Amino acid sequence: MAPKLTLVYFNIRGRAECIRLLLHFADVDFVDRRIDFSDWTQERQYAPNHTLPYIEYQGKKFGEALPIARFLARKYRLLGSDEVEQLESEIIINHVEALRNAAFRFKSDSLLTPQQKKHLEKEFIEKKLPDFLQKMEEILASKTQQFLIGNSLPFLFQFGLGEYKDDPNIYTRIRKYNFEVAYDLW
Ligand SMILES: N[C@@H](CCC(=O)N[C@@H](CS)C(=O)NCC(=O)O)C(=O)O
Repeated sequence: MAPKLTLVYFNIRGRAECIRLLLHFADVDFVDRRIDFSDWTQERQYAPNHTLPYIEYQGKKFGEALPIARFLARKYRLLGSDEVEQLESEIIINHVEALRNAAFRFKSDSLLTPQQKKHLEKEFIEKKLPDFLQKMEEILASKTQQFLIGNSLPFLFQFGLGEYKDDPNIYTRIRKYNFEVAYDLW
């Protein structure tokens, strides 16, 4: 029997949650290996590019969250059923990634002053997040079904916003748009 696919990440949602969701959604039997932060110095050497997440697949390791997500989405037919739907998926992935980068910058860019961080956080909450949600809502409004793309909404959307599930201020606003995800692995 072929070895199971293994997904390796920290024990947080972060960049791996969309991949976990995707694999659960596609009913794939996989190993969800979660590394403790205290073991990272030791584990780092085994990770491609020395970052997480990565997957072990057919005896090889592959890093980079988005290419992994795209690969698995394509493999399990969750990226759209034709070329145009796939293009629409890629567009949503770009929007989600931009949002995600904006969300992380004010938390983790060490070159920013505390004031600049505050400013970017405010801009994120008051402008970027609502703009993103509106964009998604417009796409959704143009569809006849309840998902953005075929049945692939959960992993695409969760990638950007899953982390806010613990933040009632933000998550209440997300829920308002009725983009509830199908799975919660926590
Ligand atoms: N471009 C990579 C970035 C991966 C990345 O920065 N991962 C972080 C966790 S979200 C990491 O491994 N941090 C530990 C470190 O850099 O030592 C991807 O998208 O997968």
